[in-house]
Amino acid sequence: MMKKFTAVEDILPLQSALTWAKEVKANPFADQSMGKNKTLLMVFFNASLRTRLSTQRAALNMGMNVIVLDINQGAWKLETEHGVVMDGDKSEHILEAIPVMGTYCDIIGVRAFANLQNRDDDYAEIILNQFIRYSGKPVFSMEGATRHPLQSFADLITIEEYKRTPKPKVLLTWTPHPKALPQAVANSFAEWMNQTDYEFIITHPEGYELDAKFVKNARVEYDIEKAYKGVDFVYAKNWSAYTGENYGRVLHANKQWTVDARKMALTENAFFMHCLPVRRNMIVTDEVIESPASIVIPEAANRVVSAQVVLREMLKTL
Ligand code: AN0
Ligand code: CP
Repeated sequence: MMKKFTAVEDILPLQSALTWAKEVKANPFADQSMGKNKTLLMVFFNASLRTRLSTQRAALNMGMNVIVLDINQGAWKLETEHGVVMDGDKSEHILEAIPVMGTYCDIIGVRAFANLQNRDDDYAEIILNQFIRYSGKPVFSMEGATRHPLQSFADLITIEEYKRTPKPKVLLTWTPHPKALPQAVANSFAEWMNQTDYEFIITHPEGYELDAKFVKNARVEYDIEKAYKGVDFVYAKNWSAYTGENYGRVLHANKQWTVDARKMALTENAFFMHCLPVRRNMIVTDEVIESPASIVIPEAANRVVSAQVVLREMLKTL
């Protein structure tokens, strides 16, 4: 019974999740009647291309109605802290806004990134948890402060489709980026990979260590060449520093870490993956992303599949 979807634990075991993904992909319109007269509300605190379109498409495949709210474009500015005197620029408190939104829909998807100012606040997932607590409706993450489970699920589906050995070697590599990005995609990818029997390796420059709770028993390899050696999948992502005083900071954007043809040549003919949006010639060279090894488009296409599985499981609870 899926009442929330914010982390891998909400959909375990992965074997059944992957079976559902196959069903949905083979027959996307089979459950049109399940969503009839049910409304999905998608709430965005941040920009999106893939999540917005793929989740909407998944809901339409299920026969649902969809409404979308961009908090920063047309909604009242929301106060999220409790106990403040609201004499500033925020017109409404999230503690009224959330239950009101809950009355207009049957399922809610929320995108609320880390603000990278305060690690404890980000890692407490304050906004997602308030939606879970006060909306009265099933809530799923469309990328929270610390995880992006719909992305990780689509990544897993993609690896299962492209793998050439039962237990592939998968590398998560930090890559340079000019602006500070959350750790959510990397954390989440690690969390999902750690639930598989794949060989999972993480590489990044010193100072970009992720929270140990996501790294778990993954092999962390600081030597780039050793990290790439013999892997079947290269999953690139930038993230800002997690540790201590450096939380949320860009320590450097060392282009030695850009995924290029020379590094890809060290692999076992690896496929290249990235969640997108991607900055070319920072994260990955034109050459690699335009090569046949790049599976970023089918990876993005699988976002419809992961979203549809989650919506189907949530519709079953209504
Ligand atoms: C976001 C991030 O890194 O979390 C969203 C990725 C899906 N990326 C950017 O803001 C560029
Ligand atoms: N991968 C992903 O979530 O993309 P968007 O930020 O465009 O939704």
